[in-house]
Amino acid sequence: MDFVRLEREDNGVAILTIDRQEKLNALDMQVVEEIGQTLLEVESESPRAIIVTGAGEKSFVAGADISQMSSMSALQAKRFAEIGHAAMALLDRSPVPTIAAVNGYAFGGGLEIALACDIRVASENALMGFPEVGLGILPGMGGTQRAPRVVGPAIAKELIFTGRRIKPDEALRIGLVNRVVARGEALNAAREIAAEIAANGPLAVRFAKACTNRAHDVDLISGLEYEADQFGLLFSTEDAREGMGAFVEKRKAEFRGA
Ligand code: CO8
Repeated sequence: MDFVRLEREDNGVAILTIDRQEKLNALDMQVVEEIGQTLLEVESESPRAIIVTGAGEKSFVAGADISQMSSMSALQAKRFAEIGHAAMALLDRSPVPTIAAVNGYAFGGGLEIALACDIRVASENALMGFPEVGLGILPGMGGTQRAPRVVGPAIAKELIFTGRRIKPDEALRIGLVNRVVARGEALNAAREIAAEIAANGPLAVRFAKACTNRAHDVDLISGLEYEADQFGLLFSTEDAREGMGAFVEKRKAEFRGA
């Protein structure tokens, strides 16, 4: 991999870093393909959580590579979007929680990566937005679908139609990010959240993610039926016996993910 690094922490948390700093980590076709390949690789290792970040302190991801896109045909652009969608689906549909550590600029495709994650942490120097319509294109890596689901349709439409860049305090207020931390601290804050997650029953966390993902995809009755099924299924796991047994015995649970 030329532009994507994967590190594994001792607690089972994987950190994927997009590293193309001379272009502020902009996404060309190769970078998007490497993100997809790396996510496939890490998921086969059953991590406890995945953090996505950008290299350096200036930029998370400054969007898709405008120079490369400027010479794409309509079919090439569609293919680019499809490869991007496939990579984002690996984040969105990952069985384990995903956290974006937004350490700087998150524009266009960069914001779309963050939106495909379950949780977003931003540093004070982060700037976020969808500049696409100012380029005569639109957010093509899931932004038109995921932004309304995260911040609601009216705010998402304002962001997408104006292309306005927003600062972390506004991002926090509209629910685009979960928390804002000091410059240089986004990755550490994401690590802290991931460590809290990693201390819990891994199967319970996976099942809980599968349930909450359905909140937007299915009607309430189907979602509640699915929740009841998953709730019941967890009672067949060692982790549930261990977790509830540890509470009753007043000791710390030791989960094995079984
Ligand atoms: N694409 C290509 N190159 C970029 C990009 C980009 N998105 N962003 C920055 N760069 C390059 C610059 O061209 C420059 O390169 P060079 O040194 O060779 O001239 C280098 O990175 C450093 O950038 P700047 O000198 O401009 O740094 P500044 O700190 O002055 O400005 C900004 C930083 C504000 C981020 C500025 O670079 C900028 O506005 N960048 C473009 C942001 C943008 O419009 N992003 C959206 C792109 S469209 C998109 O993401 C569509 C996604 C949907 C399709 C995805 C399908 C997979």
